Amino acid sequence: DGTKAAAPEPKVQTEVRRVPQSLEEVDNGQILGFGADLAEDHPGFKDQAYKDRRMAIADIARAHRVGDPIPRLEYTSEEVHVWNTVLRELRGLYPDGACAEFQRCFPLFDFKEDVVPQLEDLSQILKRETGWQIRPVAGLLHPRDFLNGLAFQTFHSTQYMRHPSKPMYTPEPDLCHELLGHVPMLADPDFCDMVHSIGVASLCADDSQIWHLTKIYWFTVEFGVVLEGDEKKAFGAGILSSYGEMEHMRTGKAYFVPFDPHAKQPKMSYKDGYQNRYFVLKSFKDGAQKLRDYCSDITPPDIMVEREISGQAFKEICM
Ligand code: TIH
Ligand code: FE2
Repeated sequence: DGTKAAAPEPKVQTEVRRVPQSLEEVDNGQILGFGADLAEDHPGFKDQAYKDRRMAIADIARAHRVGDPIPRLEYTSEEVHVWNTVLRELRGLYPDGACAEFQRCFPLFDFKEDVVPQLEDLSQILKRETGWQIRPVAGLLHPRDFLNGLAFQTFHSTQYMRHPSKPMYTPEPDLCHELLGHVPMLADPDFCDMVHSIGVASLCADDSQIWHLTKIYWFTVEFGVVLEGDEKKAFGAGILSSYGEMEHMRTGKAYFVPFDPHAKQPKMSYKDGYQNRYFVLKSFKDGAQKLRDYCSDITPPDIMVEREISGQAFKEICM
């Protein structure tokens, strides 16, 4: 007969993603990228003993529970040697190349040759200075988890050492990068406020906002430079932890562009060697303020986020 079934209701997909309410709810177990299997172009690719050592250190991070002290590691003489080389080289470059905030905070940690610092001790110092803390992690986290951690004033840190064949630069985070690049800056309150705002904005961000925030983080916290007079000084951890990158940034091989958090950000890369472009903040306070303003603008006021993906209604409950 001529009757037709009513057209089906358009399907509304609902994804409920619980926003972490505490650090315990931020997943630190899902590791991306290099993780356990090193890529072929990683300096440790052919070194089985190095890979085994990393696995053992990764297991310690996986077993760690929020609130417990971070286990102390005994570093091998090879690892101590790498630490010594990196510290010695970088220490010589900081007076000219690092920003004033870094120079002020660096002595708080009393880094010494022959003693690889323990994450737990540094975390205690940070708690006292700015209220931040360190949580150990096995490798590169998913960006959402990593950024969410920042909302809880927590910096996820690796605990293994870079490969001894290439102390001047490593394509991934390692202990030297965390200790020398990130930790001193996290003792500066303005810097911490800026990083915290990125973390808070990430809590209710959708996937494309997470991607944008990751790039903002990358081009500032990892590779940012700041003007002091007419000189460019590093505050990004990827520069501060690599004497290869520091030289590269300082010797005019790259170009510089003003940083704008609203602009479409270029592709990030952490495998292809040094950056060929660095983003510049006019001053640290001004840059930090702009970034904070931007991040609070994109934080949705409501807990319900509705949007359309390829014509399909999509609801996300942010709770
Ligand atoms: N390239 C940095 C170093 O050698 O210390 C480490 C990284 C920074 C950012 C990503 S990996
Ligand atoms: Fe980093």
